Amino acid sequence: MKMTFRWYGESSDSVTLKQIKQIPGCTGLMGVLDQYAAGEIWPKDIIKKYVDNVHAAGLEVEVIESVNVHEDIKMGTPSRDKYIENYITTIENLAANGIKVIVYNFMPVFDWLRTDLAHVIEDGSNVLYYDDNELQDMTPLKLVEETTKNSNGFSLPGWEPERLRELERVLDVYKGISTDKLLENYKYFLEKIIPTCEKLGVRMAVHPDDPAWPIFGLPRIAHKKEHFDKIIKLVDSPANALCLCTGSLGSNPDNDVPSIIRHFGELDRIACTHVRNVKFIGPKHFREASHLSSEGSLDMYEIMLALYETGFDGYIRPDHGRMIWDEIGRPGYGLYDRALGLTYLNGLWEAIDKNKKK
Ligand SMILES: [Mn+2]
Repeated sequence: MKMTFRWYGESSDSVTLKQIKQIPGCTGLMGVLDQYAAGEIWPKDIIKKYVDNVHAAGLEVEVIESVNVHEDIKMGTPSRDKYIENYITTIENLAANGIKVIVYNFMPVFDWLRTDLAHVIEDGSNVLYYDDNELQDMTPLKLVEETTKNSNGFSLPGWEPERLRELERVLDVYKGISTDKLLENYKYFLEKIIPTCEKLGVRMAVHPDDPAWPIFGLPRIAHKKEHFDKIIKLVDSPANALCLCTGSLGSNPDNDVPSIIRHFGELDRIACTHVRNVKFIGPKHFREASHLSSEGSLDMYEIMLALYETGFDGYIRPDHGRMIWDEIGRPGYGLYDRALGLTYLNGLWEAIDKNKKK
């Protein structure tokens, strides 16, 4: 496996490449270029500048995240073909710069979602938090306003202002879209893009719905094992793969994360993984935690063991961390707790590896 760290780019991240380079055992990034709205072409020269900058810092970048799918593609409107063409051009431009995995999602309107971005926990740090009861009292617009207000001045992936301008109209269109229809639109998209990916040696990695259930009555099709069984068959190709996010899937205790890893790992459909812990509080109610097993509800040893035993050789990164030691950064994406998480995951991996080779 290749241990990586998410980085948003010089002007959009509180963490520097130099800091990332100094985390032991971190060899590269899962990169993000967050200046482009869904549907726009990411220009080759801008990607090159980003990649060259990362290489100059002594790090690799073979994974790019948040290449967002335009809402018209998900809704299946006639204008989708233009946006799919743009998406294909972006795939080509990324591949030309050495990118091998593209992380995206097919969630209608909302990307990941929390009701509190700085929930203070017992140790005095703060974490991302979700309570479905609180969501029931909120309109989608109110939630977006609150989220934007509390993000320390950073724009959150999936919450870019331009993406939300048309919120009301889009929410209305989705009232007529069933989960079957959404899957059909998804298949249409994959059928158009996967041949290009196969030709260029790029794997598309779909990120699970986060949290792992429907919200605001919108159709959601990617939050349990059965869903991904369907998705990988929409176009049956190794290029149609998963970004297995333990915290997103793990937000629903019905999802047995190690067994889901074993299932898709044996099929060789996990292109990359986000590994983090969550702590269950009640039904549809959880908060994030440090990566350590004993601090949350997921067994990180079993997660790493499942990856190891299925021969995982893709990219992995720690996911959201707590905000600790008075750091101010993008919610979930500070340096300190993610660096601790990365080191812990590397420790688990080393222990498993040495034990297996004894
Ligand atoms: Mn994730």
